[in-house]
Amino acid sequence: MSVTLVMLSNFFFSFGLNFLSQCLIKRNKFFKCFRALCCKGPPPARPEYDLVCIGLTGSGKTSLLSKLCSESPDNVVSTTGFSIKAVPFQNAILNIKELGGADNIRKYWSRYYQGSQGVIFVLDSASSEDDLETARNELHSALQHPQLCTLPFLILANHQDKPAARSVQEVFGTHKLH
Ligand SMILES: Nc1nc2c(ncn2[C@@H]2O[C@H](COP(=O)(O)OP(=O)(O)OP(=O)(O)O)[C@@H](O)[C@H]2O)c(=O)[nH]1
Ligand SMILES: [Mg+2]
Repeated sequence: MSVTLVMLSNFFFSFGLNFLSQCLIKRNKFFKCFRALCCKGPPPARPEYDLVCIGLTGSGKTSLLSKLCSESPDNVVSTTGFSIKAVPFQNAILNIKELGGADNIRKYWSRYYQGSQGVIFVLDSASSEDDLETARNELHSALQHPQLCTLPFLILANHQDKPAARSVQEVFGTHKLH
């Protein structure tokens, strides 16, 4: 199976997340058609999918999830461990598990991958070249992890409002993602 990979700047992120949820609901289409034709009664509950959200500390994972849940992204604190938010869309609910990105937490990320149906990777496109290289390495590890390598990936090049922000092309340059 091939990985569905989408790289985005903030502006296109909500389109990308919609695309990701569309990928995930494809498998339910037949079932929904069958229900629409054959079943009476209330419409089925929206399907739910479990996503994991990773990225270095400060990349903006909690801020992103707060915004998606229409909560204030002000006063966010660094995530120690993990936190889960249910993000509602018209056709699906995405249960997004954020894993804290601090150095001492990253080594435990893989323990929390099980059961994930999609991946959001957030990176700070205005960070130092060293941090960006660390983020690229973490992304490569995630793309190759047995529990993630067949899943749809959405990569957000965050912090685009900063003057030092790199474009998506500059973030990845000639780096290969497979
Ligand atoms: N300028 C700017 N600041 C941002 C952006 N996204 C997040 N921040 C800020 O970056 C800081 C860290 O954001 P968080 O959302 O806590 O980052 P995180 O990835 O959840 O970090 P950990 O939980 O430690 O892994 C906060 O002060 C945010 O306000 C962005 O796109 N632009
Ligand atoms: Mg966080």
